[in-house]
Order: sequence, then structure tokens, then C-alpha cells
Amino acid sequence: MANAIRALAMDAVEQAKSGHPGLPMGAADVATVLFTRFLKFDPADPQWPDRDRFVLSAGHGSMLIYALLHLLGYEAVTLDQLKRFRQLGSLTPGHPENFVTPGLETTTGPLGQGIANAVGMAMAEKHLAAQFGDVVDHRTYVLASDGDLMEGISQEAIALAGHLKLDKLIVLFDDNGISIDGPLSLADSVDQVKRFEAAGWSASRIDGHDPDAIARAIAAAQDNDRPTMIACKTHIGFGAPTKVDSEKAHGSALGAEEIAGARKNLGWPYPPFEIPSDVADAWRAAAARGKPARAAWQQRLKAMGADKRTEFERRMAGDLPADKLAAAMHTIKQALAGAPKDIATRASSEFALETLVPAVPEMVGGSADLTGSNNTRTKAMTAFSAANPAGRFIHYGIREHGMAAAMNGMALHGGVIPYSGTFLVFSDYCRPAIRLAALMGERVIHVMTHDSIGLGEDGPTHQPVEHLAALRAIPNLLTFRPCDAVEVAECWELALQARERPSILALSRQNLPQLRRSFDAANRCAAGAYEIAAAQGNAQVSLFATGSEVSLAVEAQKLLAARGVSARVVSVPSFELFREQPEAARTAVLGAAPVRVGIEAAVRQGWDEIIGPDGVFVGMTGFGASAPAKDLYRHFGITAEAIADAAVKKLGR
Ligand SMILES: Cc1ncc(C[n+]2csc(CCOP(=O)(O)OP(=O)(O)O)c2C)c(N)n1
Ligand SMILES: [Mg+2]
Repeated sequence: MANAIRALAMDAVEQAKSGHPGLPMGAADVATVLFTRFLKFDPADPQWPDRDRFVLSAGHGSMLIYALLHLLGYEAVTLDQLKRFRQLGSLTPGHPENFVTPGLETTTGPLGQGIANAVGMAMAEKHLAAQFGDVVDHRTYVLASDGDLMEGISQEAIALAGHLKLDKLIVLFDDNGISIDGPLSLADSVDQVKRFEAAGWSASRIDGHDPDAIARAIAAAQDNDRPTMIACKTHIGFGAPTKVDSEKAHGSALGAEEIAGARKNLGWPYPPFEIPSDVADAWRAAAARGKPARAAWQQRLKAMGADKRTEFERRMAGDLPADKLAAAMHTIKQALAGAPKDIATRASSEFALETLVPAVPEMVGGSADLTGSNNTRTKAMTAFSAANPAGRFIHYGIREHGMAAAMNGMALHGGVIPYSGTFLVFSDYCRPAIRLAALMGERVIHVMTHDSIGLGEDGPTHQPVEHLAALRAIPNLLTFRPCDAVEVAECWELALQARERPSILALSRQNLPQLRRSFDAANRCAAGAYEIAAAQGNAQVSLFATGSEVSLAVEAQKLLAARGVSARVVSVPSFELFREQPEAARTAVLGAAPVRVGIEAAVRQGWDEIIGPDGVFVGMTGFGASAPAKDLYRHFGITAEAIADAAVKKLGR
């Protein structure tokens, strides 16, 4: 049965003239034991909520999972799809893409992400099991390679999993001692078993080609009270006569001669893409194991009572409690209209969360050790821990990258909407995971505070300048920079409603006036940009600003009025949502004033889209500095006076 995987991998890579045969050939025995004897799944329903999750963290080995899905009878993954490996429009792209291929749990390829996703999946499982009982009872398995474990993110993931005692997380390490440059000894001498043990895992070393040893190790892992890592000694390119145990098997087609030799070595005389019927039958029989388990689960679901079942199904489907969310928004906006809050947007976010978190029970918050600074924890939230998996606040530790990747895994698992906290400047530490969330279309929400030089004294190491531009460059990511407490609530609502994309909420450390002081039920931020302060008469100047600079623009508007210049102010909480507006709406918001000024305490990149190449930009051109925020705004020329002067100059007055 394992040789069927090996043959399909060799043949598909050969046909595509590109791909990675070595991992599937080496890990075939491990995968065969796992999928035929342990993994709980049913090809008839790849979305079955209580299936075990399997993450191929080493995404370059994609033919391993494609071969498995085909052999197990996942309908969509036909032999024809295997023959079209890596071709445009196939269900078998170069690296696994969960949004392309049914049966895949996540998108992998950037090494280390998958194992960190899996930690999030195991966290979501624990959390939901604590809330819903025995309808949530599954394991998370990972196949990780040397590269996965060398990447720094793996340390964050492993440490978090060990601390949280994620006992249903099982990592199978494809311990083949080879990476692209050659033997691992070129660059690594870590004892992975000791490393995992030091992080609170149970870890062992086995022969990854001995089915009994593999089965014994997995069975022991299932009974463990800690997460388990099994280092499976394997031979990359197992069966290949000359390329076995060599980097030559890693990432290119083996060639006709080598494949012929492998067929001989493996005792696999069948032509390319042909699986003998007894082997095919054995795979199908293994796949049938899941049927009774799924039927039993359906019984448990029925037995849980209508209300709880409806709630469970709602949450797993990713549907929001729309009425409760609407009521929460109403409550927040009424409170803000009744008693306006001139506070930092990070504090406005906390204020909104106090009402949103109880209304939307799938929200699971957290912070990378900046809870008090990010204001992401509401008063009623308890900390998620091994002893309290129902807790809705996660102390991720100082692990931004691991946090963002775990959040992706939580969102992929379903049933929860993860949101986080860190400083905006550390979005760089999360960026690879944010990018994958955007690619996969996952609803994860990052609260990123201290969003400019406005954070003050901590200085340029902590002051983002290029980060908004960099985040806006990621396709399918919503980058919000709300200007006051009302916009913060609206952006939260939009982020929650964005079912198929991640969001960033860039929030200020410094206090900001509440500009929208009267009750307005409509979500004005949904348009991405809107006129927040109209001109007196025909506008000669349009001032476009985001976040903390909107109130500066409003001040500048007054200064300009005193100088006889009519200006309007447009708040731009989301470039992305604005871009998606119909052209007529965009034209109206951009306005007809001859002068456009963009104001953001960050670099100009991206702003020409709104102000045009002739527009005036008031912002940053380099790094910030360490000083009180007010001094910095003056020092860098981001003031109402500077805005007014720039507008007047451009008007040619
Ligand atoms: C973050 C990241 N860096 C680099 C790569 C390119 N790359 C793909 S596989 C690999 C290493 C291969 O070694 P290993 O992980 O041991 O896989 P094996 O060759 O054993 O299958 C590298 C560097 C990548 N996919 N992701
Ligand atoms: Mg390797």
C-alpha cells in the first residue's frame, strides 16, 4: 500500500517534470500506517467537523497527500488530477492549497507554518470540546520535515503546545537527515527529541519504515497526557536506486532510469499511474473505517439537544449571530452618542469588545504578552489553559509569529473567530502567517496597537512607518485604521463580517477625540472612505486621512477656513473597502476639489491611489524618534498648521 503512494508520487512528478518525490517516497510507510489504522476521517464528508486533522507541514511533499486522497477515495481527487499535478486549474497544485483540494486542512509550503497551524487546530479542538462536549473529540496529526523544525516559528509553536498540554496533538517528524543543500549536518545538530522534551512534549525515535514500530508509537501517543513527537527515521526517496538518502531525491523528477530502478527495488511492476486492484481495494477498505465513527458522531450530535446543536452547527458553519451582533453594535453606538469618549482607539476597541465578546461567543481573544497595552482582554474573559480550555483569552507569550499561525489553524478548524493583540510594528513578525491567512481566505483578526510615532517615547524601533503600506500590499487582507471610538466599533463589525478574509485593526496608543458624536446606525466605514466633515460651500481642498490623523485634518479644516479656504475631510478607514466601491461612489468621495492632501503618520507608498501623483502628502519619510508623541508630531511636521500650509501652497495662494 505504501508503494502505491511511492509510485504515484514518482509518476506524477515525472509527468509534471517538476515536484518533490523524495518526501512522499520516504514518508509513505508512516503515512500508510497513520491513514489506514489511526486517522479518523470519512472521504464521503471531507468537512465532517469531528474528523481528525492531518497537516502536511512539509508542503513540498504534496504528492503524498494527493496520492493518499486519491487512494482513499476522495471523489474529486481522480487519477486524472494526479496526472495533471502542478498544472493550471488542477486540484493538485505544487503545494497543498486547502481552498483548492477537498480533504486538505491547510495551505502549506512555507516551512514551519503547518506545524504552527496544527497547534491552533488542537487549541480550537480543546476549546470547543470544553464548550460542546463529546461532539468534539478528535486529534491533530502533523507530518513535519527537517525544514519545518529548523524554522524559528516551530519553536514558538512547540513551546506553546507543550505549555498548553495539547495531548491530542501528534507530530510525525520525517527524520531523513536531508534537506536541499545536502545532509543536515551542514547546518544543524539539534537533538530534536531532547528539544521537544524540553518543551514539555513526549518524544521518541523510531524506524520510520517499520509499520509495527510506527503503529506502536502512534498508539502510545494517543494515550499520552502531553503532545507527542515521533521522530521517524526515514530514507528520502526510499526505493530509488541511486538517489535514495540524497538531496537529489528532494525536489526534481527522478528520471526514467531511476524510476525503473525504483520499481524494481520496490517490487512494483505496474505501469505509471496504475494501481493493482488488490492494493486499491485495501486502500478503499481502510477508508471505510470512518463510516461507523461518523454515524456514531451523528447520533451524539442528535442527542445533544436542539438548542445546543443549532448553536454548534452555526458556529462550525461560520455564521455570525447576526441579531446579537446588530444589537451589540446598537448598544455600543448609543453609549458613544450618549457619552462620547475621547480616548485612544486601543481603548475604544476594549470598550467595543466588552459588548461584542459576550454577543459573539465564538470570539477567542489573545495577545502576545501585551494584554494591557493591546486592550484585547475584557473583564469577564478567563485565560485559556490546560486546566481551563473553555477560557476565551489566550496568553500566547512573546510569540507573534506562532500566534498568527496558530490563529490561522483555529480559523481553519472552525467554530471560533480568533483575534489577537500585538504592536503594529511587530506585524512584520506575523507577516508570513498573515499572508497565508489572506491567501486561504481565513477570518482572523489582528488588533495591532501603537500604530505610529504617536506611541511616543519607545522610539523608532517601536514606531511603524512602512507597516500600513506593507499590509495594504497583501491581497485579500483588510487593513483598518479607524479614527475614533465609533469607527473602531464599525471596523470591528466589518472584520467580524469578513468571512473570507483576515483583518488588521491598527489602533492608537494616544487619546483621540470622538469625531462622530451623534448616533448613526449605518456602518459608514463599510464604504472604506467617507466624508466625515463637509466643506462650507465648494471645496477647494480635500483632506484625506486615517486614524489619529483624521482629527488633525479636522483641525486643519478650521485653520483653512480662517484663511478663506474651503476644505472637506474624508476619513479612509480601509483602502481595500474603498477600492471595492462602485466607481461613481468612489468619484463622489474623492470629490472635485483641485487640491488633494493625504495625511497619515506613515510613508506615502500607496497613497497616490487616493490623492494622485500630484497630491500633497503629509506623513513620514523615514524612521521616527524617541520623544513624547506631541513633540514628534511637531518635529516631523505632521500638524494641523503644516497640513493647512501645504494645502494653501498647493493652491498657489
Ligand atoms: C520558509 C521556507 N524557506 C525555504 C523553503 C524552500 N524549501 C523547500 S523544502 C526545503 C528544505 C527541504 O528539507 P526538508 O524540510 O528536510 O525536506 P526533505 O528534503 O527532507 O523532503 C526548503 C529550504 C520553504 N519552502 N519555506
Ligand atoms: Mg529532510
